[in-house]
Formats: sequence, C-alpha cells, structure tokens
Amino acid sequence: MIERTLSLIKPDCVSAKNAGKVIDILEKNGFLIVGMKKIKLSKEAAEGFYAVHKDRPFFKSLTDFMSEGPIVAMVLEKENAITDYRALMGETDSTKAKEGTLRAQFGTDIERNAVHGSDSPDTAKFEIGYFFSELELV
Ligand code: IDP
Ligand code: MG
Repeated sequence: MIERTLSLIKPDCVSAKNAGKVIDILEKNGFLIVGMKKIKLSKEAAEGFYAVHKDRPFFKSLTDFMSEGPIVAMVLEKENAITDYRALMGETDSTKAKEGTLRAQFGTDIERNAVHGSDSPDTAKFEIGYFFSELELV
C-alpha cells in the first residue's frame, strides 16, 4: 500500500549541514518528497508535537533540543513508507543504530539522533497535519 509518513531532519543534523545528504539518501531509497519546508519550532510547538511524551523524564530536554534551531519537515510517500523509513532511520539511540542507517551516520546519542519518523498510520496522520495542509502536498 502506498503510504505517507512525516520525516523531520532535527536541529543537530541541520546545523551540521547534513540535511542535503539525508534528502539525497531518501530519494535514492525510493521515497518521493511530497511536502517540504524549513522551519524553526517554538518551545510550545515542540511540546505540542511531542505531547505523547509529556510525562517522560526527557520531555524538557527533548523539547529544548527540538526548538534550538531550524528543522526540515518533509512528507514522504512510498510503498510501506512508515515501516521502511523507520528502518532507514535506525533505532532511537544513535550509538546502537545499525551501520548505514541515518541515525548511525548523522546522530550522536539517544536524544540528538538526527531524524524523526512517524511510527504508525494514526501517528503519521496527526504529524503530517501538524506541519502541512493538504494544499502544500504535491
Ligand atoms: P523515536 O524517535 O525513535 O520514535 P521515541 O521513543 O518516540 O523515539 O522518542 C522521541 C524522541 O525523544 C527520540 O527520537 C529522541 O530524540 C528522544 N528520546 C527518546 N528516548 C530518550 C531518552 O531516554 N533520553 C533522551 N532523549 C530521548
Ligand atoms: Mg516516536
């Protein structure tokens, strides 16, 4: 099934000037970019995006990180986009992510892990709508 997922290139990866490399890898792996924008999240916007994690001990640190500088938000389209993009990202902790994954290549640790990807169809719907209107998707 053709799916859409939300991808974020996080502030650590954008400030390291690795956004272009990530985009190149996405296209080479068959993801179609149907929406893309560079934005800077406010602390409140980062808190809204990560509301599911509001009771976690890392919530403050995570939302500080996600609002420290610009991010690139993209909607990716592909067969099985959600699962395939999660596999391409690698696991949450960059130091444990498999060689060749985006997080192994561009992440630093469990928090500063370079990229985000939706984890289910319901999450993807919420997360895409958080950043994009239907008119912005091509
Ligand atoms: P995911 O991004 O792989 O889906 P989640 O568990 O949904 O991982 O966590 C959201 C984000 O919160 C992670 O990508 C990472 O930036 C951060 N994070 C997750 N677990 C920890 C932790 O134990 N310490 C610090 N930051 C964390
Ligand atoms: Mg998650």
